This record gives sequence, structure tokens and C-alpha cells, in this order.
Amino acid sequence: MPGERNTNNPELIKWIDEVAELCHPEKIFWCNGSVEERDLLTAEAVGKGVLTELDQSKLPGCYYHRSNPNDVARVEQCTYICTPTAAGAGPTNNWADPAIMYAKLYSLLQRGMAGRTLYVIPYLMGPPGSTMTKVGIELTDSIYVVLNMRIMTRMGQVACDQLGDSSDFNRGLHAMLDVNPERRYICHFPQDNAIISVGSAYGGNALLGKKCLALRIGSNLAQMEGWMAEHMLILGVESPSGEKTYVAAAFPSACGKTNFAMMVPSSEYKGWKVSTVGDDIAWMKPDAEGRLRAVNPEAGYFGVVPGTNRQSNPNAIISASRDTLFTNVALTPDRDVWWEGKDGPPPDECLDWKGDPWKPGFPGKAAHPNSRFTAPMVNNPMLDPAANDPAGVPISAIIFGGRRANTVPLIFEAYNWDHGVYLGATMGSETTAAATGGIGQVRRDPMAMLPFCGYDMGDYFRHWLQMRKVIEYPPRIFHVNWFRKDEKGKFLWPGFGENMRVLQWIVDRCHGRADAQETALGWMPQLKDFNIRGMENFGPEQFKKVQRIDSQEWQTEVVLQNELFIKLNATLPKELMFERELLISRL
Ligand code: OXD
Ligand code: MN
Repeated sequence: MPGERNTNNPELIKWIDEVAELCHPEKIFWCNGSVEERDLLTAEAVGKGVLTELDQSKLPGCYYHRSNPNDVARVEQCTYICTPTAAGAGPTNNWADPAIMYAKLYSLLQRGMAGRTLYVIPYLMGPPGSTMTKVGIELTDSIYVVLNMRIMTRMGQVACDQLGDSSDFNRGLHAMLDVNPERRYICHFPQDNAIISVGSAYGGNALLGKKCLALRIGSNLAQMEGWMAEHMLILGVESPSGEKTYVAAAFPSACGKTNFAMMVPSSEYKGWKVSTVGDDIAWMKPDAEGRLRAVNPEAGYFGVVPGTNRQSNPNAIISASRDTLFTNVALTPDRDVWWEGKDGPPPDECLDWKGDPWKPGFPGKAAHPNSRFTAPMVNNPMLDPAANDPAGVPISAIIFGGRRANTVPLIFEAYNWDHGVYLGATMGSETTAAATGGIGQVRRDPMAMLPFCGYDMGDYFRHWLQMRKVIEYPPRIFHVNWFRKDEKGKFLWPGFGENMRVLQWIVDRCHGRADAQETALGWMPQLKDFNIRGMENFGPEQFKKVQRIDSQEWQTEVVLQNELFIKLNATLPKELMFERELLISRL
């Protein structure tokens, strides 16, 4: 029967009893992950107006959701790391004393689920049977969260089976309360392997497996257990001769990780195949042969919708064409979805993401800039055959990148691991709509982990440096910038499928085949080392521009890079200060 208890795990039952006593739900529903359960909960969500059924002939299994307009993105100002000391969280996180925060949250949660259902979601982060996989239990009063978690994780019986009677699971408690920004707290208690999130139903705040467990708690577990929890996509590249190379890449939120992870190589690259292991998170650990292996802990994509179309990301369009939830896009009268940047003309009329009538020419956007699709990864035609492999995939290259209109060249390679860590640690990017706050300012976002590292950032850098000692064959480290502009504000690099040219140089470097020139920033391809054959409007002149190192810009950049280092002064590893000195002397 759907909803019935499906485990006898004593610790789990005890914890749920305690939460039920605190929150007073009307009933408890244990999720088993079956299709029957999905259909039942979907029908209930439609009945309650939480979901709207889309045109099932066009979009089978797809539903539409509109969130509270005050709740559309991650809220970094309400996100806390509650470690015993403030130093544990470090200067880049909001810290709260665990006892004080638990007391505040418990008082908010008193009878916080009265008249509502408490759903028990057992889930896995990682492929079933993998030694890297972790079990989480999310307790939530949001049916929307249940249906999202069902797509984003391996959820239900499979997780109960992996857990057995063990007490080693992450305890995640989520309650919407009155979805009030004044009572919104996303709190992490690493020493208890616990998360409490209240007052929001937005993905990154409420789907606790993703940012909360896989990154903030995950980074703590990784540091203790000797592995790496990173905000990285994982993709495979197969050459025409069948050689397969895997790379992991860290770009800040909403900088095209999903597009890159699902890239279709441009027409020049017939016979080359890119395949997706993951689009957002990588858990990586050295294997017995001394190579770094990665799994994608997730089972779905929670992708940014605006700008997604058949040209920018055909595989995302296919992935989101069935069994997908759309959040905060626009709804057309014929129950289709629309967003800015979708293929074809805009609808004559529709309802915008707030539910208000919208027509082309209206001042506001029809879809929220951070509107999302939640799609199962099995829908992706390019899903890598090893995406469910418990052993993970061997990583040959790590790529860091940001959104930078100037200063940073298209591609260069670090001299060695420590220099690569420096490149990651000094990453900068212009802010986007994935988090609330200003858009377009450059902020330092080390390893794209600024909002996600669950402990002191200086210690996190130290952990990166330490990992080199246990990886016999470390991946090479690269830096990319797809977003450099010319003096007229036009992008210098076409991006999308043409990024395969950059990927080819990276892969060739990994296999010791491509040449490079030593520069102040690192190893750089010269024109002879980089394939621009068949490119329209991109010749030697453009290559020179997109790769240019402007010493004036770099003088400013090294000063700006130091701002974060000064903030992290107490724990910043010496190696990174030396790398900075070396860079300055090379410049
Ligand atoms: C995301 C993010 O949703 O990074 O993946 O904000
Ligand atoms: Mn992300």
C-alpha cells in the first residue's frame, strides 16, 4: 500500500517519532519510490492546485508548478553552517551556534505541520551499491518536494535497502511553514550529519539532497573521509577512434554547466561523442590504481530553463519533454510551457510565472530568469553508459571557469596541481539569477563552491592540496572562459558546440599529444595547437584576441584576487600565497 512504513530501522523510526511529536502532522506517508505512488501523489498535487497538468499529448508525464513569488532562488543570507565554533564555518559562511539555532528552529517547527502530511523520503546520493553513495532521509510537508526528490535522487525502497538497520544516514527536516522570508532558515549541522530547512519550497533550499547534503554536508564528510565533494559537471568525450576521456568542470551557478554537460559537438567534430555523467555535482575519490574516480550523486537535472532551445541545448529539450516538472515558466492557454529563448515565436498570450496575463511587448519577463525544469537523467539521449556505475568514472581533467567579460582568456592549463588549486581558488564570475541579490558583479567564487562549502574555505583549499598526495595520477587542471567580450561588448567565442574545440585540446593535453606555450598564466595553446578549421567569423585574429593576456587587466585582477585571500588570511595555505607570488613575478 502506498504510504505504509517500509523499514524497521529503529533509529529512523525513533527520529521520525520525535519529529512527528514536534511538528504534529496529520498523517505520515512513507515513500517507496514506486510508479503507483508517483501517480497517486501527482493526482493529489493536481487536486490541491500545487501542480497543473500540461498537455499530455505534447508533454507526457509533465506538470507545471508556480512557487510563491517571494521564493524563487537560493537564499545565501538565510543559509547557515552551525558548527560548534564560528571558525569551523569560516569567514565565507553565515555561522550560528548549534544550540541557539536548534532552539530557534524547534520553536518555529512547533506544530509546524499541523493539518498537513509528513512525507518520509529515503533517498540515495550516488549509484546503488557504490561505496561512495550516502543515504539521506528527508522529512518534508511538501508534496512538490517529494515529486522533485523522486526525479533528482534514487528514492524509496532502494535507499531503505541500502540503509538496512544502520544509523548512518543524513537527517534532513524540511517544513514550508508559511513560506515567509522572515522565517526562512537553511541550516546545516555537520557534526550531527543533519539539515533543517524551513520557510522555503525552492529547489536548492528544499531538495535537501542537492546543495545541502551533496555539497555543504558532503564537503565536510569528504574532508573527514579523504574524498572530494564538488560543484562540478562530469562528461565523457569519445574520439572517432573510440578513446574515452572523462572530465569534471566547475562553473558557478547558471554559467552553462548543464549546456556543457549535454554538449553536441559542432559539425567539424563528426564522429566525436560527448556523454553526460552529471550536470551539477561530482563526488570524487582516488581508486586503488591511484586515479581519481567520480560519481554523480544525483539522478536528475534541475536545470535553468530560459535560453534553453534546440540550438543551445537540444538534449535538455529532449530530457524535459516527458516526466518533467516545470517551475516558474509561463503557461500557455493550451497547457504548454513557454520561456524567453524557447524555439519559435512567443505565444500571443499566456500567464506569466506569477500567474498574471502576459503578452509579447509586456515589460516583465514571462518566465522567471531562474525558472527550472526537473527532468530524470534517463531521458537524456547522451546519458553516459557509466552514469550508474558504482565504481564511477576515471577523471583525466578538471576544468575551472567563470563568466568574465574581460581579462580571462578562453583556455589555459595549470603548471601543476598546486597551481591548478590556485586557479580554482581565485575563480571569479559575474553573478547570476540562481541566487537572490545583484546580477552582473564579479565576485570571487572559489571552485564555484562559495555558497556550498560547508566549512572554512582556507581549510577546504588545504584539503585540495592534501588530495594531491593520495592521487598518484592526478587529473590535469584547466581554466576556461566562454564569455569574454570585445571592446564593442560582443562575445569573442561562439560557445556551445564549438566548445568541443577547447575540449579537444584539453583531451589531447591529457593524452600527451598537444603542444602548448609557457605563459604568465599557464600553458596556452598556440594557433597551431588549436583547431579553428571551418569556423565562421573566427580566424587567427579572433584567436589572438580571445587568448590575449592584457598586463593592465591582470594587474587589477591580482589585486582583486587578493581580497578573498585577505578575508581567509587565518587559514589560507602558504602554498597559495606562494602561487600568487609566482604569478606576480611571471606577470
Ligand atoms: C543550482 C545552483 O541550482 O547552483 O545548481 O544554484
Ligand atoms: Mn549548481
